[in-house]
Amino acid sequence: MARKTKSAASSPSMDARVHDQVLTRGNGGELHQLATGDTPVTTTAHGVPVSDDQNSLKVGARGPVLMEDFHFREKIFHFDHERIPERVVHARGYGAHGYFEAYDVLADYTRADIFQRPGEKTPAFVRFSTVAGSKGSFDLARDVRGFAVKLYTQEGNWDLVGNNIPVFFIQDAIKFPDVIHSVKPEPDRGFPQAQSAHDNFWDFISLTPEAMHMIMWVMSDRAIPRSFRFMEGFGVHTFRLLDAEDRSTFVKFIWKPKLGLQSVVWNEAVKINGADPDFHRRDLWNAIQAGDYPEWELCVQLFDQAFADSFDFDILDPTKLIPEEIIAPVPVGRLVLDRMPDNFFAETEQVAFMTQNVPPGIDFSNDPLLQGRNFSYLDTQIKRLGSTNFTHLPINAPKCPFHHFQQDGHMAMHNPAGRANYQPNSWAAGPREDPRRGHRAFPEELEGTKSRLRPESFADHYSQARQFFNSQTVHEQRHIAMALTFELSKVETPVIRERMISHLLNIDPGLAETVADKLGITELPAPADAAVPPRDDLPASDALSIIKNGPDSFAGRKVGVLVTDGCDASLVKKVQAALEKEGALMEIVAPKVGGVTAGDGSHIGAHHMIDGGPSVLFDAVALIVSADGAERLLGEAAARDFVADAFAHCKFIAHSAEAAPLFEKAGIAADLDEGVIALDSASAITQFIESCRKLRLWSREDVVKL
Ligand code: HDE
Repeated sequence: MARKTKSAASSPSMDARVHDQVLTRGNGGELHQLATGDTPVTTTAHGVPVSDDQNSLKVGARGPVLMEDFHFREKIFHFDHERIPERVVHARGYGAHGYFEAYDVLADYTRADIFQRPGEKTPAFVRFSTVAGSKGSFDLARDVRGFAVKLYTQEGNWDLVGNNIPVFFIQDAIKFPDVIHSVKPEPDRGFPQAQSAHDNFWDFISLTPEAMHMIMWVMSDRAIPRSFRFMEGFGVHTFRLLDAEDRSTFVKFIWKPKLGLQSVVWNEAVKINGADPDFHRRDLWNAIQAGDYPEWELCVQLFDQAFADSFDFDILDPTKLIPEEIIAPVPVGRLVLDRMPDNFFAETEQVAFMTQNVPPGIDFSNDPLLQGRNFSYLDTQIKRLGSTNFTHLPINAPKCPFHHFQQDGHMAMHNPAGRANYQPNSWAAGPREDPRRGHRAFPEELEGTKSRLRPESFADHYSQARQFFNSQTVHEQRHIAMALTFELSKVETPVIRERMISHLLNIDPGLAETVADKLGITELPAPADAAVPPRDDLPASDALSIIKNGPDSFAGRKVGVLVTDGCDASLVKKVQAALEKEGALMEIVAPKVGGVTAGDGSHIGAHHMIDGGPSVLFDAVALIVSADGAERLLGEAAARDFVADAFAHCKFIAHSAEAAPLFEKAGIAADLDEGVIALDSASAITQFIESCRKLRLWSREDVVKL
C-alpha cells in the first residue's frame, strides 16, 4: 500500500517556497502545499482542517474511493450546487459600488431623506445589463441596457430600476412575458442567442403597434453603446414626489453621463463581440481601477397635474416621453462609481433590485407597466435567490437601522430578539409603525368600473416614433435604416417583413422606402391601420440624438497606437502625453506582445499583439511605424484590418509618414480625408486630439457606406 510522507521535501527544488507556502511531494508523486506563516490552513465548510486537498480517500492507491471521505463529498456537493437560476431578463450584467450626493434641499417637492442634506454621500450599487441574452452572452448585442441603481438611503433602500432608453415596448405589464418570449431564443430550436434579428421577435413587434416608438430607439445607436459610462439612464415611468404634507409633484428621472453620449456602429459591434465579448464590463473595470470614476447627474423632469392634463400624451403611458425641450431636466445630484465588488457572485449576481423599493417621499403613478413591475420583482427574487430572506444578504440589506417581525424561513440570518414577535403586544416590546415617519401613499381619489380596457389616451403609437426619427442627424437616421434592414433581412417570413414596412410608412415614408428597397420589396404595402392618425407637428428634439449630445472632449476614451521595431519613440511619447492631458488613455499594439525596439534603441512594451488588439477596441488609432516595420506588416491580415476598420468606422487616424503603404494595402489610399492626420509637425498632435473630440468623422460615411 502506498503511504504518504508529510516530511519536508528532500530535493532542493521541492524546498522552494511559493508565496509563503511549502510545496512537498508525497511518495505517490502528488504535490502538497503546507500552510506556513500567515497562510491559513484549508478547512471544510465546518472548519475542520484539511490534510490533503489533492487526493480523495481511497482503498489503496488505485481505489475505490471511500464514502467516508467527508471532505471530498462536501467539496463536490457544494460545487454541484454553485449555480442559481439566471435572471429571466437582464441576465448578463455588471455592477459597481459608489455613492450619490444631492446638490440641493428638495424639501419643497419631496420629503425623501436622500434629498435633504446636500453633499452627504448615500452609498449606491449600480448594475448595468443587456436584456435578452443569457449570462454568458456578449456585451455588444443590439439591445436595451439595464441601468439599475440601488440607493441605500437613511430611510430604506430606493431602487431606481431603469434602462438606457426612456420608453418601453408595451403599455401593460400583462404583455411582458410575450415580448420577452418573442426576443429570447426560439423555443423549438434554441437560437438565436442575444439577438432580436429573428422571426419571433419581429412577428410579435409587427403585431404590436404600441412598440413602434421603442423600436425606433432599439434600432438606433442607443442599443449599441460604446461604454456603460457613455449612456443615459431613465426611470421610464412617471413617479410621484411627495412633500411633508403629501402634496404631489409628478417626476421623471434621468441619469446624464458626465462624459457625454457615445455609441459604436453595427459593423464595429459585431467585430467587438468577437474580439472582446466582455468589452463593456472590461471598460468599467478598467476605468474604476484606474481611478477614472464614471459619473452621472441625476436630473428630474417635474410637472404638476395641470401639465399632465394638458400634455399631448398620457403621462401614464410608458411608450411616451416628455421632450426635454418641453420640460427641462433639472440636475439634483450626482452618482459616482468608485469601487468594484469584491466578489461578482455575492454582489452583482445576488443583488435584488425591486421597483417597489421606494422611501418615504417617493411614490408610484398609476402607469400599468410600473404597477405590474411592482409585483414581478419581488416574486422573481424568491425564485432566483431561493429564500424570502434574500434581504439578509449584505448587498440587499438596508444600511440604515431596520426593525420588523418577519422571521424564520430558509437561511434566516437574524430573527427578532426577545419574546415579542407580534404586535400589538403587552410586553411593550418591539417596533411600532409611525404614520408621521413611515411611507405614505399619495391619497389619490379614485373610482371606476372594473374592466380590462386600454385607455383612449394611450392610442397614438406613431407620433413620437416619428418625432424620434426626425430628431436624429442624417447619419443616425441612416443607422436606423441599416439596423432595420439587417434585422428584417434575418426574418425568413416575408409577410412579417412587409408588416413592418407598413408600420414604418406611418413613421417616415422615406425610411420605409429605403428599408423596403434594401430588402428587395418592390411593391410597398399599405400603411398599417393607425388607431389615431400619426401627427407630424411634433418638433424635433435635439436631446434625442446621440451625435448632437457628444462630449466635445476625448476624456475617458482610448487610442490604440500601432508600433513596430524602429519606430519613433519620441513621437509615441508625445502622443501619450497629449492624450494624458486630455484625460484619455493610450494602449500600444505591436506585432509581438513582447513589444518593440524603437529607432533610438529604447524598448516599448505592448498591451496587445496585433491580432488581439484590433482597432474596433479603440476610439481612435495612431500608426507610428518604421518603413521596415510597415513593410513587414503588409503581409498581415490583422494589420490590414486594423487600418481598414478604423477608417470604415469613421475613426480619426494619426500616422507617421512611414505608414503610407498600410493605407495602400487597406485599399483606402485614394480616400484619405481630414480625419487621417499626418504627424509631421508639432501642431499635428494637437490637431489629432482636437479632431478626436468629435469622436467620429461621420461625413466619411458617404464614402465608406457602412
Ligand atoms: Fe424589468 N425585470 N420588467 N424592466 N428590469 C427584471 O427582475 C419586469 C422593465 C429592468 O440588474 C426582473 O431581478 C416586468 C422596464 C432592469 O438585477 C423581472 C416588466 C424597465 C432589470 C423584471 C419589466 C426594466 C430588470 C428579472 C414589464 C426599465 C435588471 C430579474 C412590466 C424602466 C435588474 C430581476 C438587475 C429585471 C420584470 C419592464 C428594467 C422579471 C414584469 C420598463 C434594469 O422582475
